[in-house]
Amino acid sequence: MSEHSPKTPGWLDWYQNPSKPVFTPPPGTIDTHCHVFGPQAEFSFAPERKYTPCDGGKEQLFTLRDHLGISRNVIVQATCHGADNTAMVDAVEASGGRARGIATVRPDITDAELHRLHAAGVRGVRFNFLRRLVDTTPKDDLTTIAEKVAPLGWHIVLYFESADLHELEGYFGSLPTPLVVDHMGRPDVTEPVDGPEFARFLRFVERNTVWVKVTCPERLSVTGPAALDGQRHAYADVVPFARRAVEEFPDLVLWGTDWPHPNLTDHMPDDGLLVDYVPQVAVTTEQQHKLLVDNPMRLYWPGEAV
Ligand code: 0GY
Repeated sequence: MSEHSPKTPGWLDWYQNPSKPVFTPPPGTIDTHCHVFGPQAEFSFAPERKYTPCDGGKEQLFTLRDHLGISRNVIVQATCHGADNTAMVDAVEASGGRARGIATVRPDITDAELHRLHAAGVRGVRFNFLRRLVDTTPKDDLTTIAEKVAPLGWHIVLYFESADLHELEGYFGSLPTPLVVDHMGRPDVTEPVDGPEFARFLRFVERNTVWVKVTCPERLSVTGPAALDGQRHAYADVVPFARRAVEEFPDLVLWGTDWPHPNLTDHMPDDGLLVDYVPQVAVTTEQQHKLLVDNPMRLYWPGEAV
């Protein structure tokens, strides 16, 4: 049991009673980007965390999965739990094989611990470069981690701001594992989709065969409209960026909800309407099937039937 910390001021809790999506996700759909927060009474938050969230535990995640018509989850270690993967692993193990995990580890992690995580269902580690979320980690330490996880066939999930890509991409290209990028590399969607910043990102993806999560329009959008009140054409300013990624790299794109949506201060989306965002960015049945089923199956459950 941990001492109870109050939520970060202004914290928006995840959306209660999300709508039923109008878009029916194909059978076998995978949410490749979600988290668990605690619950705090059971799994304490890390002392070095930059925020204290509301609780968002595994039962609530699995209830949402079923409500939205999703089959599987990839649960990404949230920074509020630091490098203590207990809550994430507990959720993955409780899923009955319907979840995989992405961990945060330190460079001194042992092979025995890595094998324990692998047996539990972890398939990658996340390197987070957002200054508001983590204290910086020396690249030497990250390289040590990358070399340790590569033999397990794991990948590295990269979370960075688009403005930092130019100085990080050489390093990213040197990493010995497959790469997955969160939230399309966080483009500035007030810039043109054909502009130099997003072009840099797309060429980085092409050069390194990077997997791209077309996630978090609610985080990237400037002009909305928000996924609330039945809005089925939400986040129109993000749509061209996600659609471009889906069109250029139909076999490398991944989708996810980002539930329970850390650090949103403007609004909290209705997760049902986030599912209805999908057909705006993957417009053909074939694109939708690749984005929601084929691609994440290949990455997270290779060789398994849907
Ligand atoms: C996300 C985005 C954020 C937070 C985290 O682990 C985290 O704390 O990932 C964010 O604040 O942008 O992917 O959930």
